[in-house]
Amino acid sequence: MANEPTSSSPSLADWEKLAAKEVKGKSLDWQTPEGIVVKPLYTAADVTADPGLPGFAPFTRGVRGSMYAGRPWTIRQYAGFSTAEESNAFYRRNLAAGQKGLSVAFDLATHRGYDSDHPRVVGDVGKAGVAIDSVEDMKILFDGIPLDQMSVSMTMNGAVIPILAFFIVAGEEQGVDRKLLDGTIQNDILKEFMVRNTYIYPPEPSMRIISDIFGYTSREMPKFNSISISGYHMQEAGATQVQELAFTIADGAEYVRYGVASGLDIDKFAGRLSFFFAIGMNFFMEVAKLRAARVLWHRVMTKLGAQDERSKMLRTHCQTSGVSLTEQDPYNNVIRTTIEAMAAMLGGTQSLHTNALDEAIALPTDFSARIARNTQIVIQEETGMTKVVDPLGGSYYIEALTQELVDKAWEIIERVEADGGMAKAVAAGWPKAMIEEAAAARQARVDRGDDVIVGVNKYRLANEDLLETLEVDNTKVREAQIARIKRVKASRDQAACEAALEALRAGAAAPASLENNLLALAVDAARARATLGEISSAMEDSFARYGTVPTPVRGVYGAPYAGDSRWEQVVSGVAAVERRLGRKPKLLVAKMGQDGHDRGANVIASAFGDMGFDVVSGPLFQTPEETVVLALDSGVDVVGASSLAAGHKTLIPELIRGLKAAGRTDIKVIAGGVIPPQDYDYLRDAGVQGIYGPGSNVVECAADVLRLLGHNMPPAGVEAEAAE
Ligand code: MLC
Ligand code: 5AD
Repeated sequence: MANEPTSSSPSLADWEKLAAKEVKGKSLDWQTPEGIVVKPLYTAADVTADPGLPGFAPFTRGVRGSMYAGRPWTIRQYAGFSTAEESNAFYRRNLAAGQKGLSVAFDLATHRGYDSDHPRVVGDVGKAGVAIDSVEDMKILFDGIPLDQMSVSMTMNGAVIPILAFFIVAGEEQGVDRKLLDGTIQNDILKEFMVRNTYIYPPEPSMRIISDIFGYTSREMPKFNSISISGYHMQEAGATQVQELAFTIADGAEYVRYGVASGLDIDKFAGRLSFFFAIGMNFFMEVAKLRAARVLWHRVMTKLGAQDERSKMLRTHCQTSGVSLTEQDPYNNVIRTTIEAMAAMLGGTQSLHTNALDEAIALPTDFSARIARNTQIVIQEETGMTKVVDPLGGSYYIEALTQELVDKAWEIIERVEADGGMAKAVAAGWPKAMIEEAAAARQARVDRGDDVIVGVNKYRLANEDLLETLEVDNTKVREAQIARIKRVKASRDQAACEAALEALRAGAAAPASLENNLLALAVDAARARATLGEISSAMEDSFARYGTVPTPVRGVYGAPYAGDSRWEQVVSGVAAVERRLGRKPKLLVAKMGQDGHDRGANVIASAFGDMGFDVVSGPLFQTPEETVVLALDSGVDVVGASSLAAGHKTLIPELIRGLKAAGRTDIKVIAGGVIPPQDYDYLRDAGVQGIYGPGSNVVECAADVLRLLGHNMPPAGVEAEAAE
């Protein structure tokens, strides 16, 4: 054969010489954020492990023998907004257009266990997902969608007990035996404490809730996936792929230990554990990550004593990366999402969500949802890519990367295990700190242009066209929800409802047991028309509500800027303001409403701290009134409100009114996060003095703040005049 090596075939040394000559000796190695050195060439010599065959342990090449050749992955688009009626109609349109599975996004009030009439959630109802207050809403959500035929994922972690109870009762009232309910509940609280922040209770009772759900579903709902152990949000918060991989697998191990400690047989529940990963722009790394995840899970479950191979098989959902998408030149997002979707399928995912092109601005419209969905349909139905199982298997690079990721993640997993498991590590805080450091480092690379983002820090458009985006009128949704809560409360058997809630309250106060299974007790309460807020607060009476104060990392953002002239200008600007005020200029980074997305807030706090500002990191979940008090008490000059869950038009004007009422119009208010440009004028009219969308350069944002504080800050690229 023509390509067989012969004694005269070139050697690796010959290739090295050739390449070095071509690039004049420049190193072609690429140091990834994971600390992996990627070489420009891989050969058979780099492959150390045989990946085996698909469908067989350790499932490197996929969990099924036939994979997509037998059945393609499930096209499962995550969605939800406004009321149950509107979301139901949206689901039905999407299913008619080729979507295969459902995935429910709840609003933040629901996530955090508050009914829509609660005063803390005025800005949140129906905004980032659908509002669900009782089983009546859940029934409307699935109206005309048979729950014994459609698999439904529900992203719920904090208020997981009432939501799963509503789902079970909605099925029951559709005439569906719970044995036939097919779907997944996210139910992954450890990553909430680390990065996603929609927890309600402290860690210990939260872990009991998870074991209770494992117990109930393994006995009663054999087709239902009891958890979706999620790395997605870690990558979104800035984690490297190795961190995402390691902490997710370590979380899984921890849940299994808790399940076993609660008296369950490992092989009775482990087969229904599922996973969820983010797929970002480092294409080959992402393919290798899914393969490495399967190898690691098999290894961990073997160590934990599972016997059944199905218990050791990592099945996963994937979502393309939201944080990789941009507000600027948003059609580029279609390209990014296509590349990420291909990485997910080449990595062997079971189910996939592809993000919409308006991701960085608002929730998807019918138009943007159609393009996102069709990205998957085109890959499945036009390209032939599903015909071959694991087509990248055997690629020298992919196999070497898979092994490298396994090894690197294993080091972190061993550190977690040496610390006593993930619950302890999360309590100690080091995984979160590690992720925040990676996030700050990434932001600095982007702001400095070391990592290219097309349309943001390179090839930026002079003028951006406005995209038409979805707007939810939260006042209208809230009023409709409040009316339905009133109707439900007026028509229920009050005594029966109170008795069911009392039983749940007592069950939460007692140690975990079969009789005190919280989900079973909540199903009774849901049937009796108790609301989500009532069910949550019955448990809160014993468990209490949990909260933390952020502690931003220091020094990571600033480090790569050493010697940078613009950085020096800003730092000396801060010093000049400090001399003038007799103290450092002070910034409050505020998070209002139930929006727990804190990557941006943490990055801003870290970066401004590194530039010399005195930074107060406000706690999560504040009302505007509480933020006013904190701003006054801590004597800040500027409040930066970070909003990623669409509450900005309600919460930020309220904050400004509060400052005004306190006679402090001198305190400047700026806003950052996911804010549609259509809302900029509204916010400016309300008194907001600077708005920073995704893709804003943090150093330039600080330069603006200095100007707001009266410092004569030159534009970027211009030498500073004499200092003030
Ligand atoms: C699959 N099957 C096959 C096959 N492939 N049978 C024969 N040959 C093949 N080649 C069978 C499976 O065994 C299974 O049956 C059935 O088909 C369904 O396939 P699946 O592969 O299990 O897919 P699915 O039902 O879609 O389940 C995927 C999952 C699940 C296990 C990953 O947990 C899931 O759907 N997760 C979705 C999670 C999600 O959407 N999360 C959104 C998060 S958004 P059987 O009988 O074996 O089950 C978020 C954002 C935020 O979090 O922060 O808000
Ligand atoms: N509808 C559709 N997609 C959503 N996402 C979050 N909420 C919704 C929703 N209500 C997606 C976005 C986000 C990721 C966490 O999930 O892509 O980045």
